[in-house]
Amino acid sequence: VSIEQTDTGLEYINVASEQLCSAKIFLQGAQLTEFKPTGKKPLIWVSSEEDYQEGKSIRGGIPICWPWFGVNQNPEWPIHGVARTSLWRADEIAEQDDEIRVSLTLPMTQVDETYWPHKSKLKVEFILTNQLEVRLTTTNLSNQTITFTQALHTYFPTPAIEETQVDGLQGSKYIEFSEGPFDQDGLVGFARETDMVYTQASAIQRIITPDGIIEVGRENSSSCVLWNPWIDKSKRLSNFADDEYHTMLCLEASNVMDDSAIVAPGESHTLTTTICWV
Ligand code: TA6
Repeated sequence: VSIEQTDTGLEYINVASEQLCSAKIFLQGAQLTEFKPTGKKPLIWVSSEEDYQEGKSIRGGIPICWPWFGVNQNPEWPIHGVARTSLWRADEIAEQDDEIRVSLTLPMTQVDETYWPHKSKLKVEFILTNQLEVRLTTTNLSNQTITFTQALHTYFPTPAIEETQVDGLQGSKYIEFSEGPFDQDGLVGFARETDMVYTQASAIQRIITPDGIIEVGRENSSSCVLWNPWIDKSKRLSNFADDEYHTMLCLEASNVMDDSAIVAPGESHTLTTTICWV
């Protein structure tokens, strides 16, 4: 494990373990941008047009959306919160034969009090083996209950989105573009812009792609967001080639419904996602 820098000056933790995996985690946003189990295909996607600019969210990997998801009720505020464009501090890098743990903390001094006037601690822990586990913990250091929304906005690769389906959302309900809720029956396929928030879904989804099946576990996650921008939205996205929508999808462990993450004084809340090839 080493600390490297892009030619644009962004620092990242580089993990290269013959036995386990390779991975990259940027200090900006504590954003994992690469994860490849040794001897297997990458499990994480990043745009070919990503240019790693300071203060700009990286298009791909696992953006950490916190302390809100999507557009804030104050539309002037940044989409998906402030954690993903803030500079985190690497706390612990522990290498063992069977796992590598990387922990980062977002110092609250980095978060403008306008956006988050609470005393709290935000920590993310990556547990890397031949699978990837991400634990996002919010600790409430204030004397009042805090509520927020959040997502681990993971970008997954597929050779062909039209031949990709998601299993494990059967029986749940979803809203999309403020419509719904609708019942979800059967597997989910992709044939148009898709931006769905599923609730009451099982804790495990499987992304069935022509390259194999990716299993995604979610813990302490009341919602599962499924997104593919398709043709028109792709043209409006930063750092995203027009035809790249064929090669990716997002499936997000999240708590995005109003105030769905609630933490009492002195308590902590951990949102977890676990990702592996089946
Ligand atoms: O999670 C889906 C979504 O909310 C989409 O609506 C789209 O905005 C996407 O996130 C990406 O947002 P970003 O700000 O990273 O371009």
